[in-house]
Amino acid sequence: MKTALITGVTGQDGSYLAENLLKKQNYKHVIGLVRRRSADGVNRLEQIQTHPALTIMQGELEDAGLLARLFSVYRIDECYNLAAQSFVRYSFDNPVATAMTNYIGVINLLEAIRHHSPNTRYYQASTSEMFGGLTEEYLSENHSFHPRSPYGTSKLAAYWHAVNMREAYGLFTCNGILFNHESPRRGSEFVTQKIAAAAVRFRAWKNSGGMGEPPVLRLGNLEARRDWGHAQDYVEGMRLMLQEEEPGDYVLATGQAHSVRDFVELSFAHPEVGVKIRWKGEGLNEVGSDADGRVLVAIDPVHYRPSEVHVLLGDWKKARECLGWKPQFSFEDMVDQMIRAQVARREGHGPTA
Ligand code: NAP
Ligand code: F7E
Repeated sequence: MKTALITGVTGQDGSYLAENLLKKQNYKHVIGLVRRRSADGVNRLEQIQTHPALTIMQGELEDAGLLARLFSVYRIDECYNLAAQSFVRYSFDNPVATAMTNYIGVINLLEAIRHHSPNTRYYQASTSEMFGGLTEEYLSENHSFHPRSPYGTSKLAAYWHAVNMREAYGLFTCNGILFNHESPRRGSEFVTQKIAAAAVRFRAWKNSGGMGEPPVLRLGNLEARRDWGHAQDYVEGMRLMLQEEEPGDYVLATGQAHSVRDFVELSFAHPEVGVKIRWKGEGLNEVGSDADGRVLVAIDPVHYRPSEVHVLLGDWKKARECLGWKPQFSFEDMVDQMIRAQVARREGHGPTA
């Protein structure tokens, strides 16, 4: 019977991982680290908040003393470090805050483990952003890195720190190099959730009689391509990594890339929304309209990034062969789930996150 610590438990992945572990027979205790907020920030934990095996602890990755106490007081078998400043666009404006959580936070955690709990198995939330994605090719664990944002550089530093702690002190550290994964619990600023919300906002406008102008979805780079999977599949992959005999680094991906434009078209074409988007114009002047010529999508350069990751496409062969991991959700299933969840939320009968 194991005890697991999840940092970032209030996030998309943390909440799914906590549910996943609490359903398994062999976890007697799941501790979730939550930073203090002025308002309630645990919406995503609605379904498990009162679970007797879940303990919520307040704290931040920047607080080395607190982390040291945590690992001295509890016997923690597995630590999943999912806490991060995870929004790439924001990292360009706030690189120091990003590095403090994403890199220094990891040093703090691994120092606490090294000194107080060297047998704890550690999962580091690494990312496909470390690759940089300038050309369309399958990216595996052996591909070289070239991050294109302060988020990517902070995560690459943390990746190497986790590798170094493994090599220097024999700690059981694993890097999960995860490609984009989404769900109805995705944060509202990420492009998939932003598009799903906009499609359903348009549906509400249409269903209420379509008076005046429809709401316009303003996006940046429509040509960016991502290997989008489902977060529920990916948290199971994280767990599997820590069950292996030896620590290692693994890519989790689907091996299929879609563009932001594809995501828009599929979301608006969803049966709940029912619009075929027609594109006209180029560059900053491109718009997406409905059959009556009403503009539903426009470009706003504020969403462009100083340096863009053009395409990310993952090769997940190692995870398949070593962990027996396989994504269960298709891209279409995921978009369908996100749209339906937005409809339920708008109509007041779905979870709040
Ligand atoms: P998310 O929804 O943004 O969740 C991030 C979590 O980190 C939240 O619980 C947040 O707390 C917490 N957090 C932020 N700063 C903190 C700090 N200083 N101390 C303690 N907790 C802090 O992210 P996600 O999508 O679940 O991703 C999970 C992890 O995987 C992240 O490390 C992310 O960088 C990485 N990753 C994500 C993807 C993806 O596509 N989702 C792909 C590759 C890697 P609040 O709720 O208070 O904000
Ligand atoms: O952007 C383009 C944008 O912010 C995806 C994080 O979980 O995955 C995520 O990072 C693409 C980019 O995710 C808008 O330029 C166009 O090319 O949804 P995103 P991300 O940057 O890929 C990685 C793997 C992580 O590790 C991160 O933590 O979409 N894009 N127009 C837009 N993006 C946003 N957010 N908003 C737009 O209006």
